[in-house]
Amino acid sequence: MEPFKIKVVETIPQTSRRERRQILEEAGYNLFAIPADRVTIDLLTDSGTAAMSDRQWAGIMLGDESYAGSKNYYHFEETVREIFGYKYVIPTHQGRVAENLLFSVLVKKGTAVPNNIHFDTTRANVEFNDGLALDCVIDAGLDPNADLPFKGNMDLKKLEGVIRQTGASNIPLCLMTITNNSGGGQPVSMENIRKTRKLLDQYGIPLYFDACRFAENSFFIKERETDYRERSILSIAREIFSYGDGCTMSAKKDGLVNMGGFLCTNDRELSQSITNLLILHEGFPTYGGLAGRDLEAMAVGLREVLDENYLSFRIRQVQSLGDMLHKRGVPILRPTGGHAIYVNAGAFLPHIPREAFPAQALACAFYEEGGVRGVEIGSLMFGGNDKTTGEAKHPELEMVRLAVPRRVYTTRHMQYVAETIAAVYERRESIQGLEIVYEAPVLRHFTARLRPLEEQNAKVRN
Ligand code: P70
Repeated sequence: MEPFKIKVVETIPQTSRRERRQILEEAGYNLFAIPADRVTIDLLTDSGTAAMSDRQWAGIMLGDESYAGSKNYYHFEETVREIFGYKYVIPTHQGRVAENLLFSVLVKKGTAVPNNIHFDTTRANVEFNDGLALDCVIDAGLDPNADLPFKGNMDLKKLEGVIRQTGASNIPLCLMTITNNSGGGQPVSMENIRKTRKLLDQYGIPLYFDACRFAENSFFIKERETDYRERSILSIAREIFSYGDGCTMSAKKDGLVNMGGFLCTNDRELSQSITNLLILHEGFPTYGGLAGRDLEAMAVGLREVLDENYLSFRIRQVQSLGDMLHKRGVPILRPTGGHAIYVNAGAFLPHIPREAFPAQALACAFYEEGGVRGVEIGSLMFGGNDKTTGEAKHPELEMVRLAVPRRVYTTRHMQYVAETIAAVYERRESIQGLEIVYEAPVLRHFTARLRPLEEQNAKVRN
């Protein structure tokens, strides 16, 4: 059961199917363009959408808004040092700023940054600094049906190949994303982290964690890795970070806050260069783009997320949504990851060709059916035409991600989501593809406008 009681409630918007059809049309079949108060269950992202606790709200009242040396900063710094164990702690307003600062100093033309799989903002920040962002996840991590406990693991052979090819001196750092968001929220094992560290040590390459879902990853280690059954989540997290030289963190995930992030490192010189950039772009080092009260909420959230009752509910809630869908025959990426369900849209709608955006059509169908909003991770987000050949390119998989916000929805809400998706599955053959009517030159998925191919198909049928 939910390990919390509800003190403040927010009304869930209800709409009719007719209204939703009209909303979809007005939004150009792009779920990013739908106002949130027209969404019944919002699974667009687990980022910045958590419900804060009474203790976090109480912390907000303790906000010390002094420009320099706010007492909340010291509380935050002490908390981060205790969990993550790194010497230098630099607050930022969200994760991508931490990435930007770190890579602005370390990455340049001719360098490469390996990762299990880069998340979009990490990839974009590496590439923006003219570096090469390389993915080295194990092959099974790309197979939607491979049922393995640690599908986020780094493939050490691939990593070593990259190091040999690029030359260790051209690899300023190696990243590891825990859990591996772009690969389905899959965890990385402690054994794999340890071995990665050992390999990098042979070449003198620093290891940094992209740590936004570190508590969920720690929970999976406790459950799935034999030597860790009796260990506390805090001690598992501390061990993970002991193998690294630092981390970037979007606290909008496992920090349980609506805005916040930070960067950690053990490297004094690096921390000085980053702090100089921080002052230029974000703010003074004891607030880094955040209010004092935000730092306090983050300090409290980082401790709350380590609570095993919370984590066990969290992981089970996502798992039970996965199980409900699997039982009804809905094709999803298995095993279920930590923060989201990834519906395999290619297998769900085999009659829609990739040019007609099956995952986007499916995300729209979930909304039309029950006001459930997910996010397309497929040809709309990652496809497009190759810059040199002009040929259409598509990502490996067509997926709709249903990310579950933390402490927001109940088990009954998850049942509603499963029923909605199962109803769409029953009528899957009636779903038509889409075509683009407007697209921006970069990151087109946020602002694209589309329309159904229905009319055209009807003409073909006649
Ligand atoms: C998500 C959001 C953010 C993220 C992440 C990892 C592994 C860094 C960041 C950046 C982004 C998103 C995607 C689709 C719709 C809405 C939002 N992930 N590293 O949902 O952190 O956002 O704080 O700059 O997952 O996965 P930040």
